[in-house]
Amino acid sequence: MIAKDMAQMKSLAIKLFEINAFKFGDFKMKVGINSPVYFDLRVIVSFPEVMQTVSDLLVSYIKEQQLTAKHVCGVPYTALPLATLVSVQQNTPMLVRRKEAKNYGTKKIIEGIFNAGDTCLIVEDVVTSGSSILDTVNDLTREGIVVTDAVVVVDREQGGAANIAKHSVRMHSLFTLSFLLNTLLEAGKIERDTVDAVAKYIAACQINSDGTFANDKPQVVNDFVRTRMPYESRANLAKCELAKQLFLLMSTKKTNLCLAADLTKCEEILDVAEKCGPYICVLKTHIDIVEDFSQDLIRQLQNLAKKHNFLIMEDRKFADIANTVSHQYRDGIYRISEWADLVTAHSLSGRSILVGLKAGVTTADSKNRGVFLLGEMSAPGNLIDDKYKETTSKIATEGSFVDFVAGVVCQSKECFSFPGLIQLTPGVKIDETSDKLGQQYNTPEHVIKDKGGDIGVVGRGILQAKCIETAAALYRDRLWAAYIDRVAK
Ligand code: 5BU
Repeated sequence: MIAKDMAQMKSLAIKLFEINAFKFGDFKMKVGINSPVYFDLRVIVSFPEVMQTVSDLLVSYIKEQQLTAKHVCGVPYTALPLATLVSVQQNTPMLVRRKEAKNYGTKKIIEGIFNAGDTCLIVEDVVTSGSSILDTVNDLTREGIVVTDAVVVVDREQGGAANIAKHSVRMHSLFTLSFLLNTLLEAGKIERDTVDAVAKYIAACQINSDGTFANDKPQVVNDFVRTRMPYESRANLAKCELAKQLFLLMSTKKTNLCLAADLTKCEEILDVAEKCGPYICVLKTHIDIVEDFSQDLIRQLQNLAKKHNFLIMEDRKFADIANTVSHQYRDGIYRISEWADLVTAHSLSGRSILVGLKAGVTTADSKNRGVFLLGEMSAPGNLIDDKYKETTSKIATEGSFVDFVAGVVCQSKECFSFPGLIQLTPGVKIDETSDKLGQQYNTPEHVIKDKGGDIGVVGRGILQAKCIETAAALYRDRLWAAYIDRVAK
């Protein structure tokens, strides 16, 4: 690679990480063992400037490696737009391989004009075992087309190159997984631990082209299962500044207790904030139930937050169209975006909710604000279903708002897997299973160890106790001990 391209490659690597085209976590793979790293290059179609850079680099790489062929053909589907760009930029005719032959009309599996004996270069996005490339090669070969080379954006280094070499096809990769990891490490985007954990997995999980493991079933533990990771390691993976900050706050202050200060008088709220401040990581408000609200409450709360080192979350549960949400967040008597480090929001209106919230923060504050999306509720009979949960997790981890979403409010560890997000779980009480209106409670241990909560939200369990400091200390101790136990296993 020439130096100019190398600089471009490094900045592309960082960009791909920032747009979550690859991410670290605990991901289900075809081969059966979960991977700590996952590539999803499908997202790049939403970032035209990234598409442009990838195709420029591919074209320059093809030239440098002298991979001349009469046609180019992308492996369906993710590589199709990339192959199109390469074809147009180089003026090389393209072939399109269908995944299934049509059952009407021409019934062709390879579209485009070609003759038997023509050469064709394969374009692919990500290679694990190489089996997808081989499927495309087989279909082309059946038509008499000659394939000797494949150019790929990312080689996961799990044996793909060797597998396709057995079929006389050479693989040329723009990026290897190691290059990407080292670039991110150099740029301070990830920690050495992350590089080591991925390297351990890759070394143990070499794959044959039929999808079986090269070694006998490898015994690897994925170090990125979020419920097994300590908060300080998860801080390294967080994309949202506020999530990073909160993970580190929990880890140094040794508390994962959020107090729900559901009180209607300023004086009462300030009193519990002063008394419970030393034991909590977050103080959660429902500011619209305060009868004597004034901005003085906010000033005093902020002083207490500084004094006792906790964050303030307004549990506003925004749910409207972007324009309305931006006003609800910024304007009115509460001016929430000026003071709440964190807010909660329904994902009901999709990404619009984040568009609206982003529009409601001043640029100066935008790095210091985060959102918790509602993935599940503790209310009985609520209407959230699996599809809703899955989409909420997607909104939280994909697209241009990953730096704004700090976590998910939910009731189960299955709701999302990305370790850089925080699970906030309400409905915590030591000695009751429900209230008169149907709130469903669980013990601190059940919430942290079984349900995967990172932060337990306690309201009445503390507020109705005889001595709120003692109750706050008890909930802090039990929630924290459950977390320590969880990560020790
Ligand atoms: P409690 O007193 O511990 O029941 O208070 C729980 C708090 O968490 C309260 O402020 C609710 O508004 C909030 N909450 C909840 O209980 N369940 C949910 O699913 C969500 C929020 Br989301």
